[in-house]
Amino acid sequence: MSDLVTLGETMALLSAPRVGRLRDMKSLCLSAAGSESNVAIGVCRLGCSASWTGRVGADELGQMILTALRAEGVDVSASIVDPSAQTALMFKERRGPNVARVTYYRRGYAGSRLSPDDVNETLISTARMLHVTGITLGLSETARAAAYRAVEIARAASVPVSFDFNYRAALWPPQEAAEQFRSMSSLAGLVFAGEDELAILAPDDLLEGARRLAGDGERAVVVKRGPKGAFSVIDGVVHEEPARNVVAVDPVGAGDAFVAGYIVGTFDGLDTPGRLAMATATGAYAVTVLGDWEGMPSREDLALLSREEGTTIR
Ligand code: KDG
Repeated sequence: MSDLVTLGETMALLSAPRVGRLRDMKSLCLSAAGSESNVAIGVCRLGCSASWTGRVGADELGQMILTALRAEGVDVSASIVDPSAQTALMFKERRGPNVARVTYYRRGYAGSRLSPDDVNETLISTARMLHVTGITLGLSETARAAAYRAVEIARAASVPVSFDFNYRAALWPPQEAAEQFRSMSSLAGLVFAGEDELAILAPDDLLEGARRLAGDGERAVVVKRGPKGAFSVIDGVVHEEPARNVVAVDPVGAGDAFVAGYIVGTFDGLDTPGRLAMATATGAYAVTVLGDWEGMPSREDLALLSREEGTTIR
């Protein structure tokens, strides 16, 4: 049994070690990357348990991903090694200080072959929360069906569902995504969206868009505003939280760290301001380190955010 259960695609990530064009790099750093597994790692680092289900190829990169997740304490026992497809790739360039550009090689690869039969009913129905993202909805028909199957199981077992829009323009056009975002949100009790993602549904008025999405107290909507902080709409009440002031080196993965912090704040029984504060702190901490999840903080790390600049811990 895990506190959080999530599913999606995790890719092999090849990232440039310095600022510049990918073509000019003589070497790249190998790691794993996937929004849902990033959240699972974040939850584990904060002391809760998490399971990730996905498909990886029967190749070295697939093994690298499973090994990395296991090393972070993520349960991957329900994941599938698919001998008929390769593990997907993601390249990450650093185009400037704190400006990243990613390129995917993922269509038709193992992760997008996730299907409803891969979804583990026992794992989901015994969890404290299920987390899904819009990436899985845009990956393929079968992956989308798997996400809906997982949500169906969770709802039948009264397990709360968390949904993060996570719009990826490389996967699908905004109109198609918008339809799915509305439909999956209607099944979730907790919905996360970045400001730019919420603008897909509500280009003219984000607050009104968040209110509409929240319905009549049916769900909590949490809007990630990056360096501007975050706000939530819960039972018609708006809470705002400013961002923590940090030196950012890599923006990728900040949203996942934010989500992990918010979810753990929920497990901790924090009130809304407490959850938002935890989420903005985890998001802030994550951007101070290179890597999509390597900067996910532990609870001890979070305390470092309030240390004065230039502090040496002895
Ligand atoms: O949220 C960070 C993710 O973007 C990254 O780790 C990989 O899942 C990923 C994606 O689709 O970009």
